[in-house]
Amino acid sequence: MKVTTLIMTILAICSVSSLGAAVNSKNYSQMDKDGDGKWSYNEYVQYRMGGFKKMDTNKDGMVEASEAWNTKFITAADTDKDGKVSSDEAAATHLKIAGSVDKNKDGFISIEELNPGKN
Ligand SMILES: [Ca+2]
Ligand SMILES: [Ca+2]
Ligand SMILES: [Ca+2]
Repeated sequence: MKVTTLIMTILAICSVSSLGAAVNSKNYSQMDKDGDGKWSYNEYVQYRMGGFKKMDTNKDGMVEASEAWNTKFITAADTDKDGKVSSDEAAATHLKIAGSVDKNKDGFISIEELNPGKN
């Protein structure tokens, strides 16, 4: 699977998951830990990892097919192909996505970049 296809797949998954629903200014500022008014890639990854933790219902630190909201998440993020997504695999995948969400490549994810089409 090409990286761009993979990213599109994950973006689609995120947009249907409850945590991936459009980020409003309230949860945007909640996640902006250092309060500089914008998300670093790290803050973006932390936000997405909240969804990972919710999926991991048996709390073993891995999301397997039976736990995933969408099995495409496993396909896309399981880089070592053991059938489960570790938190490291998920974080690495979300970091890649952060690079594509950051449209103007300034190293930060603005709320407009999180909600394309609303500008
Ligand atoms: Ca698990
Ligand atoms: Ca894996
Ligand atoms: Ca940006």
